[in-house]
Amino acid sequence: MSNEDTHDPRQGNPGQGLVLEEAKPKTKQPPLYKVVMLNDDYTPMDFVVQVLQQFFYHPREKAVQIMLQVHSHGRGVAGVFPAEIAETKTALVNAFARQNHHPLLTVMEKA
Ligand code: TYC
Repeated sequence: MSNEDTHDPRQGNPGQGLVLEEAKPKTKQPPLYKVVMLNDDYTPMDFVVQVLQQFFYHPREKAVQIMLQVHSHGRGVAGVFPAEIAETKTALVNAFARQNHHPLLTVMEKA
């Protein structure tokens, strides 16, 4: 390999040699999704707190805070995750609510 093959373009390009540009890093952060919890009039507050602790690993105090945010303002963010994890959590929480005969609903939306 001649030194023209490894010519640094930052030093100018005086000859006819191949110019090797530095490759851009090819990794991308995955798109993130919010798992949003919606208010309703029937799901017990304790059940919502339990869901936030068991499915989203929030400590009890934080789970109560999120539950009260949803209760007072209509919606709140349970967590932010890559697409597949957000999809799984949304499906698991909604199924768990249905099994317990509560209307609690979570949806996902782009963060
Ligand atoms: N509004 C419900 C009640 O008064 C409590 C509740 C909170 C329900 C959050 C759903 O996502 C929810 N029992």
